[in-house]
Amino acid sequence: IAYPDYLRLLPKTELHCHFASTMNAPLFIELADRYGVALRSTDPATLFDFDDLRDFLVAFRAAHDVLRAPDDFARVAYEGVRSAVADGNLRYREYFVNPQYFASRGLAYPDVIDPIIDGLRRAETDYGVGFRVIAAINRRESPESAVEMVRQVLAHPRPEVVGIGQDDLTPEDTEDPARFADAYALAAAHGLLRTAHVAETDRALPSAVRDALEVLDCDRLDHGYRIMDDPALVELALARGVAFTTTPISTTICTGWHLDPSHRIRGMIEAGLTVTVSTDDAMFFRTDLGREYTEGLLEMGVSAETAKRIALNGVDAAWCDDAQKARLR
Ligand code: ES4
Ligand code: ZN
Repeated sequence: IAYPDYLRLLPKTELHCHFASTMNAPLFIELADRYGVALRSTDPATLFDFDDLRDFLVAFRAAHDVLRAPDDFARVAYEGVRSAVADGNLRYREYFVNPQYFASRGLAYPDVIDPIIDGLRRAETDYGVGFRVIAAINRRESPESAVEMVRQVLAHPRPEVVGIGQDDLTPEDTEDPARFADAYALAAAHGLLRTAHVAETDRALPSAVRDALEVLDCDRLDHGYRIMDDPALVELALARGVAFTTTPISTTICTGWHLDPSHRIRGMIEAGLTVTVSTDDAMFFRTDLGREYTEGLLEMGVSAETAKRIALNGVDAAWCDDAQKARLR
């Protein structure tokens, strides 16, 4: 079997994808049309051309604008699983859901989370793809509203929602994980697991990795590429045994870094860090889990053996129970 075919067929987990970005482009255009949400273009060829992370985030917010009725959420959930199975042999997925985007338009937390879980459960029955949900703190909003979001999660407990993470960025495009210390402490006190988007681009400081581990007490980290700019942080992450979710294709657009053997993700693998691979925003970056492995890992010069290790890392680092992990291995 040819190496790209092997990579595409390898059974995979995905631990880092934003729910709205698992939408298929035709559904995005259909819903935008129904609700009168203006898109930068209705031509899929130009709709998803982004200069950088900030440019992408404008469209990312618009994707949340087209999700309004319970059936919108459930359809995105169900159809997104079907596509991911076909495109990359997805077996298990964790989704970031940002309730704050929807709160601003009058949808309460259960209005969002319940239909999403309904759709994902139906997809699990039909396609055998397990899942968990991670409530995402909107980094554009205040630390107080992040605490309020965690309170909502705790007030409407669902066993599928196992942790908190983040999305979006400050208007200044800066990262300061410690801003959300209170929200993370509240989550930890109630048994929610914790991850954080850190050190994703040249605009972020490597020290965000330290803050996420030492101030937010994160169990996992998202992106974190600039850890490679500070060897002391690599030692810290190795000592903590923390896993990283990396997103090769989204990173080429958000950072402008090329996928070659000198890429920081390859460096993270060589340094012995626990690396996993995800799509981040499949619709927007016109990617899928198969492409992340075939193009992303191949172009960084990752061997077949290491690719398989990465797929298994995705099982080890998952936030599901051990019985489910055993089935995934
Ligand atoms: C992202 Cl900061 C952020 N939020 C949502 N999606 C993303 N993809 C890359 N960075
Ligand atoms: Zn992300």
